[in-house]
Amino acid sequence: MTEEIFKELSQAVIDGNKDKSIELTNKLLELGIDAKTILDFGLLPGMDVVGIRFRDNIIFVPQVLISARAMKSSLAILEPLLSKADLKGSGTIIMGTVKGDIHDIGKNIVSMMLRSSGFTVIDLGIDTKVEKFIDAIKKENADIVGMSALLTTTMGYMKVVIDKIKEEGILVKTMVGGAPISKAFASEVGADGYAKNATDAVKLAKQLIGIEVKENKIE
Ligand code: B12
Repeated sequence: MTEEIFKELSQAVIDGNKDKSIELTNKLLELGIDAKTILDFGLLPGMDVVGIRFRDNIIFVPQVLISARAMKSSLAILEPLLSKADLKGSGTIIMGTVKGDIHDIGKNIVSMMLRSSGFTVIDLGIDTKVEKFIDAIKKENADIVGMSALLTTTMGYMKVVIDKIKEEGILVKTMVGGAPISKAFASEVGADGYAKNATDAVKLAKQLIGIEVKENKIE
């Protein structure tokens, strides 16, 4: 029965049906399903389909925006629940989508998961310029800075930020992610780490600040 609801939730994201997405998210929570499972098996598979249809020109920007709105409404319900996990101070992370790029769904999921794992996350939002990253890193005395980019035209900006950090001699670890980013690209721009999804991002963040990562634990 829950399997059916997960499918309906994915479909609600695909259809951009915000009310349905909210209703089904609440229904799954009432059935005792945890927030991370709802994210992984309901919302993300829906957004995957949206991504494929957008790529193949079956749907266009307005439909994607409506789907993103549905997904965000459900994420708003799940976020405080994900953050209820047994928290203990782990470190401070600055997160932002780089300059020129307004994609934030993936970054928001990563931020949420990091918070739920005990990190303090300062989210600078979208279209983030190098100065904003540098100011926040200094102000918060951050341990890690995480950058997200979804466009091949904006991913290069990660190097601008990393170069500035090095130039100023700031002691902060850097991690990068987003659909076009790869491990090879991360090394090319001099980042300390890359993760392909939010679960791996949490593992990576822990590794970067020297916390032991337990493989079997659900993050
Ligand atoms: C939703 C979406 C939009 C929405 C964004 C809404 C929003 N609030 O984010 C809207 C409609 C606004 C949009 C606009 C555009 N988009 Co768009 N968009 C997408 C789409 C369909 C899904 C992206 C998404 O949210 N995925 C779901 C999330 C969960 O995945 P994710 O972002 O990859 O994040 C995960 C990982 O990458 C990782 N991660 C992400 N960030 C980070 C950071 C760190 C530090 C770490 C460790 C990990 C990590 O963890 C996340 C969770 O698992 C993609 C298609 C795709 N397959 O990616 C196109 C896509 C990214 N868009 C694309 C394009 C071209 C555009 C536009 C230029 C279209 C246009 N002509 O106007 C504009 C760009 C505007 C701009 N300046 O940024 C192209 C990019 C092509 C390219 N090679 O550069 C794509 C790939 C579609 C395509 N195939 O053509 N888009």
